[in-house]
Amino acid sequence: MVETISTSREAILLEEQYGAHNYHPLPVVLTKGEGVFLWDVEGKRYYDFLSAYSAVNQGHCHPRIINALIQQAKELTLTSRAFYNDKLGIAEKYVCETFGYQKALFMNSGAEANETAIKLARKWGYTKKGIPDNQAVIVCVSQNFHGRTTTIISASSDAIARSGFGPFMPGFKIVAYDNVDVLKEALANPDVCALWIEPIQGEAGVYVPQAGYLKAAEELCLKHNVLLMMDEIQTGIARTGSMLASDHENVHPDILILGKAISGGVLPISVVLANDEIMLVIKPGEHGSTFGGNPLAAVVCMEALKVVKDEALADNAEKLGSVFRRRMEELMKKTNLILQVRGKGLLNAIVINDSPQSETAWNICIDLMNHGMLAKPTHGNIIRLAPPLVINEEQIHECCDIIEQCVLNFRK
Ligand code: IF1
Repeated sequence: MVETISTSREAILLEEQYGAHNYHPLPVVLTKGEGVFLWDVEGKRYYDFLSAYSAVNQGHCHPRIINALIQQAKELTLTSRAFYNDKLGIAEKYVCETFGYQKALFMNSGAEANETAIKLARKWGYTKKGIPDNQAVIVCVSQNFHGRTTTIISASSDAIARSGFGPFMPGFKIVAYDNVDVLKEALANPDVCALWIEPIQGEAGVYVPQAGYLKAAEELCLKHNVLLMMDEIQTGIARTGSMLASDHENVHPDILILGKAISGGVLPISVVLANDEIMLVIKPGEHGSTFGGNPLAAVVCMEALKVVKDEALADNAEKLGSVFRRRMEELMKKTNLILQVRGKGLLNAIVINDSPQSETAWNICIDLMNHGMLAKPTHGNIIRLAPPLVINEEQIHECCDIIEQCVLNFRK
């Protein structure tokens, strides 16, 4: 029998007693979401300025996506890939045509998609590039975030992500992000099979690389016969003002990694896209997952992408992202609390003028919460601000007013 929660405090205490303590959530307990809004157990409404880390770009519980989920759930949810189903092929064709690739491989979490990309790149390195067995190197960048598995954190430069979880997977070379010179040197190593980057580093604090970095990386990969693996799990699906952040520089990755909003936040769905020469190095029985490519995910994924296109969410993100950053830049002139405003489209962040170890950004987020807006700091003093892409201009200004009020009235 499902118990019901009647107060936020009850929910927090239950999680405290029975849940792993692998998060430090803001003290708010949500029970309903619709569009840009969330409601807590006591009925208070909030603007969602995290969007489940860019998984609900289409807005919470988008009716078209929910309806697609319900209709398919009544028919067939899971067959495993031991058999075919009548929805996966349609979805594979749809995502291939949407993003311009020959093949798609459906998984569930973003981490699984990145793990899939690693296996594809390595096997391509051995079978197509001629790298000696077990010698393949993947070049990755400092301050990356690609997920939480032990292989993925083996490529992390973040001590907190790694501490206590060794031994680590070999075969990763970490170089500075947003630095073309170090790429020139690193990619010249004949054992390198891939370069693995995010077009904007979300978790690191919305680091937007210098103009031309992505294009230079693509050109160096081409020159050295290295695969460009682009993790667009957080930046993709219209978040930065185009369907992919790679589009801003007309970069077409060899391996494209998607997740989060590819399902509209309704189901865990991730997809890896590549052309035949790369994707077909994995043979039957060499990779997969129980739920990967299930008919429910296939239907939800297609509807989630159709909503992005039909509602021109990339254009909205581009337009309102500019409005938002302009408001934040005006605010920055009125206070010494904000050091920097950065972002692209509706993936933005403000850097708070205090140490990453300080409570300032957290306390500002508590104040935002008290004023009806939910956001959370990353790396201590950076507040990521990323509403669902269905937000309108009036709501953007209302939220900027809330941020302005909390920042200007903030007292340590
Ligand atoms: C958590 C961070 C963001 C991602 C990129 C792969 C993944 C993610 C660029 C893995 C996931 C999530 C994980 C989530 C919080 C959130 C996050 F703070 F952890 F780092 F967004 F910045 N590539 N990011 O951003 O996808 O396996 O989670 O589906 O761990 O709490 P996943």
